[in-house]
Amino acid sequence: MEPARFVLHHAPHSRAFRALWLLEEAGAAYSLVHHDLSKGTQKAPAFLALNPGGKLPVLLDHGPAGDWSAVVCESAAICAYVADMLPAARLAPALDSPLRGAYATWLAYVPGALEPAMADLMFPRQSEPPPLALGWPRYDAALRRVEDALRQGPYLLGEDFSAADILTGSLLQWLQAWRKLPESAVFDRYLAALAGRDGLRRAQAVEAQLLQARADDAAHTAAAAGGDVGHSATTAA
Ligand SMILES: N[C@@H](CCC(=O)N[C@@H](CS)C(=O)NCC(=O)O)C(=O)O
Repeated sequence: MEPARFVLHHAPHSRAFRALWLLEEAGAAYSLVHHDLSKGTQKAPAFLALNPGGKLPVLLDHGPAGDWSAVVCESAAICAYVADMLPAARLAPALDSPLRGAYATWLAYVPGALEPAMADLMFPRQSEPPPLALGWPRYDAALRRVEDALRQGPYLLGEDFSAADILTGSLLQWLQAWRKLPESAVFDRYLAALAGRDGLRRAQAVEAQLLQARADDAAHTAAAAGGDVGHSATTAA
């Protein structure tokens, strides 16, 4: 069997889910390298050679003919990269579309403003930083901007789903799970629209399978050790 074009370094329940969802939406051929963040496989020298930051996700692209070795780090960059590399998947507005402006804005806004604002909320600082020096607004303002952009819907850019929805939607899904998303019919409608997507369901099924395999492994290890529970083995970098 031919090796898949894309290889995703992934760990369940992490930002790597964005890349997994993206590859499923794109219908791309990919394989996974499994990491276990609790075991620190993302700090192994072989992985640090790909991403010196030691963070997931990382995407390798072997190219259409299998003769490239492109490495893409940062989930937003992976979204932009795959959407541009696989235009037939229509995960980005065409280069000559005016929607390109909003698309580029959201790809940068999520990691550059919404995520830092969310981190401020989850992990408050000892002292208030000067707001003029920060590149992002307070959490409520950051979120309101997303809500306003979604009022027309169903997606950020209107009728067409794009890679920007994967970045934004995956963050909103987390916030909802952590009960940090304010009551909003707009967010409810958006999250319901995302939940109905086959690409998201397939990505969730892949993660569920991985988690089950990991739990089974742990149970076997525990049984073999006479009840001493260990962590499951993973395919580390
Ligand atoms: N800005 C990066 C953040 C990646 C990130 O923080 N990944 C976390 C998992 S959600 C990670 O790999 N943490 C492991 C570590 O820091 O050792 C992106 O969006 O890709």
